[in-house]
Amino acid sequence: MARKPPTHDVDDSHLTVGPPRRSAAGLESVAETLPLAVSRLGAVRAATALANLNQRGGYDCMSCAWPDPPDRKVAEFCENGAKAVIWEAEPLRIPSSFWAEHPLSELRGRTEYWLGQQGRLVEPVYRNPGTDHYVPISWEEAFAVVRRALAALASPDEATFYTSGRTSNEAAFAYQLFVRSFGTNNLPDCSNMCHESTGAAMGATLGVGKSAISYEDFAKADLIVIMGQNPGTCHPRMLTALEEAKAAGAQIVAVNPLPEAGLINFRNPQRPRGLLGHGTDLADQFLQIRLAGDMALLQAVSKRVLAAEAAAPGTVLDQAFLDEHCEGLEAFAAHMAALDDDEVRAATGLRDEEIDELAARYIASERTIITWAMGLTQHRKAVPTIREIVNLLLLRGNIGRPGAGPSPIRGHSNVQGDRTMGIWERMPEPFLTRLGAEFGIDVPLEPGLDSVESIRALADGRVKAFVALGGNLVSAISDTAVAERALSGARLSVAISTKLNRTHAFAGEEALILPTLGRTEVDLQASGPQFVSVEDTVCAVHASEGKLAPIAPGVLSEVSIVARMARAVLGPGHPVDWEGFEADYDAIRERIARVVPGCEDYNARIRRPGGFVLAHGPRDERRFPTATGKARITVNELETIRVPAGRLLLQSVRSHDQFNTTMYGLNDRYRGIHNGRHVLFVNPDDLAELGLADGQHVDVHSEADDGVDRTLPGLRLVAYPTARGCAATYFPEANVLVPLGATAEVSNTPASKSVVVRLEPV
Ligand SMILES: Nc1nc2c(c(=O)[nH]1)N[C@H]1C(S)=C(S)[C@@H](COP(=O)(O)OP(=O)(O)OC[C@H]3O[C@@H](n4cnc5c(=O)[nH]c(N)nc54)[C@H](O)[C@@H]3O)O[C@H]1N2
Ligand SMILES: Nc1nc2c(c(=O)[nH]1)N[C@H]1C(S)=C(S)[C@@H](COP(=O)(O)OP(=O)(O)OC[C@H]3O[C@@H](n4cnc5c(=O)[nH]c(N)nc54)[C@H](O)[C@@H]3O)O[C@H]1N2
Ligand SMILES: [Mo]
Repeated sequence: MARKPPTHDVDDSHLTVGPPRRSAAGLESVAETLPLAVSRLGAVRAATALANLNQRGGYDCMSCAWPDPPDRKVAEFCENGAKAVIWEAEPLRIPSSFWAEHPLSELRGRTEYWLGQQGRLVEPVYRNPGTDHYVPISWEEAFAVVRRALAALASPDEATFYTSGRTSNEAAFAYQLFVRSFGTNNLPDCSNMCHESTGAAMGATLGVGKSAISYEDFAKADLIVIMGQNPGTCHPRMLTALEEAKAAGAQIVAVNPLPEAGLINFRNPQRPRGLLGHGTDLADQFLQIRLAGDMALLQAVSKRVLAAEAAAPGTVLDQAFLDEHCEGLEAFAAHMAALDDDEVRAATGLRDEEIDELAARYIASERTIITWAMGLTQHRKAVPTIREIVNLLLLRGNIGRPGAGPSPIRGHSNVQGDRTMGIWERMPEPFLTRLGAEFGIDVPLEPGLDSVESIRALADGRVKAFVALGGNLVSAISDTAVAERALSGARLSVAISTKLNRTHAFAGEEALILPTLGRTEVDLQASGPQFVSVEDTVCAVHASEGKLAPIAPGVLSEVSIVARMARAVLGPGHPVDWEGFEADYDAIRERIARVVPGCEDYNARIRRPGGFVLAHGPRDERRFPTATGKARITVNELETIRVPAGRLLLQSVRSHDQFNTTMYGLNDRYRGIHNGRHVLFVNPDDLAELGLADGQHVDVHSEADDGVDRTLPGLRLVAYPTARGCAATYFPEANVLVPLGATAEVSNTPASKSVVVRLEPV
């Protein structure tokens, strides 16, 4: 039944470019997933896979972190969730013969698309130092390799332990416990490249770095502002929540350099009208902002709010809330009064009337939600920009009451839960102390390395071992050439993965790939079948239980791999009962309950239908766990990126057929792109000004101050309605253009959505 793996690769000779869509989802998305599921999985596996997706008793979708609605439909999933399931569950396996046929030197020349299509990893493989091949190895030998290599390090801080956000709470808790028992806080994760800027901004101002709303709040809002987010592709089920909010009377404003299909119009595949009709026009206002212009826009709106209050005192600000719960208003008001309108125009590219209109909507709204994703977090000024969201919302008391609040929309399905469980290089000291006391172990307190710092430390030899629980750091991080050198210079690399990717190709001197079960699969342990738990973007924690037969016998769960690695590395005398953890995940959850704040009585609460929602001071009771107990209104200096003449500001986005570095296919349907990825979206007026034309090919050079010429060659120009002066291409290919040192202030997140570039025709 299984297909043969493809022999072809990304080949742009059949690339076609059509007009972008206004509308997202609808009939075609449903039509696309079901036959594909049946053809790839077979009828029985497909039926089991899709019938259990996001259902109680089934498994949580492994795609994005969007929450499940309280009343679930029969098919509670979206096109891209189905694609993620198909990608994981297809019974296509990498055969043992693959490793002899494909040397590392060849794999390094392959694209993510080709690598991901080869099928599931089903046996541990090992690269002997000095050889050009992985070879199959037993699990026992694999763990012995890890033990020897880690024991040979001069200090535990010479190893770094990455995590990607698909990992369950149970695996994440066990993993961070292993890493801290080993003796380091080097726990970088994908969040460093994702919502780290959000956590930094909200943590310092509100005391909690997570969304301050619940799912039901969308339907209670008067106004929902969606900034720097493309829900049509990345959180498709959010469009259903927006449609419901709209039906209940909410207004929706989209702020984006691109007129993304889902933001403008939505045809809901779960309603007959959505299948056939013209759908719902979602956005009442679309602000086509320049890249990195959001801080200026938010300040300009706050300035107008403050001016409206001055004109009619006592009518605009929520003075009672500000008096009781906030600090910093006076300095902020003075700072906003001095805001330079010309700079706002230059930074945003917006007309004054557009900003007036948004300010009027905000002032008229009693309940406002602002959501955002990577369009805000991946800029040099990302953290102060998100602090400005907090400022604007605090002015009118838009937090801690129904239908209102800041809501970052997280990416990976359990990236938020992993942080709750302790996956962070700088977990607060009380957590670390509690962890140490609970298990009777010495837990290091000094902060560890984040993702960018880990790459740098690997590159200059300070770190010599790299272990990854999921993910694909080589492709996900900036400065691809540096990352490739850094990882292949490691003494040891270990990747716990479901599928092959480029991180495996840039193997350390000694390297292991350890195959693991995915979330769709039955996880059978000594005490019986296990479930795991995950946390969505609105802090709801629930169980997930795999239903499909495992891809192959002998593939271990993430918990098993972590527990066995810990036993091998830490030795038999270690105080943690790793065997007990592996045999029965309740044993892990008992410890989570005792260590992780908000997880008391975890085993009982996770078994309730639908799980439970973690406490959240600002959301639940307007309690702000900051140093002063108040929500902090902050003053942030505006800084506008000046793009030299003849240059553009480049962002990198996801296509509709990819999940981060994973390519499901080669189409980006909503943007009109088919059969290829090497495109550069540029405003037609900018093309004309640069003397270039749609269809022409260019090399893209980024202009960094370190003198290195970073080039992404051979992109086809696509005349596209993006904001003036701004261009877009796809991630992860674009990472070759981003210097490792180009990161956001405070959060150290790669600034991959504002890169100054020069185009050269080829
Ligand atoms: N199908 C699918 N789903 C996914 C993912 C996936 O790859 N595929 N990835 C998951 C992950 S890990 C994440 S983090 C999320 C990502 O979800 P998104 O953040 O929605 O994903 P991106 O494709 O990075 O889109 C960024 C959006 O912000 C806009 N933007 C860029 N710069 C700016 C700016 O300066 N200002 C404003 N206002 N807008 C800007 C872009 O035009 C684009 O619409 O999605 C998650 N879900
Ligand atoms: N230029 C640019 N760079 C970016 C971004 C951008 O917008 N622009 N976005 C950033 C963001 S938001 C993120 S989150 C990162 C993503 O960074 P990562 O999380 O590191 O990357 P992914 O592509 O999600 O990882 C895919 C790999 O995970 C493995 N995998 C899949 N499922 C499982 C599982 O269940 N268990 C295990 N153990 N492994 C599994 C597979 O081997 C697969 O190849 O990239 C960042 N990089
Ligand atoms: Mo992400």
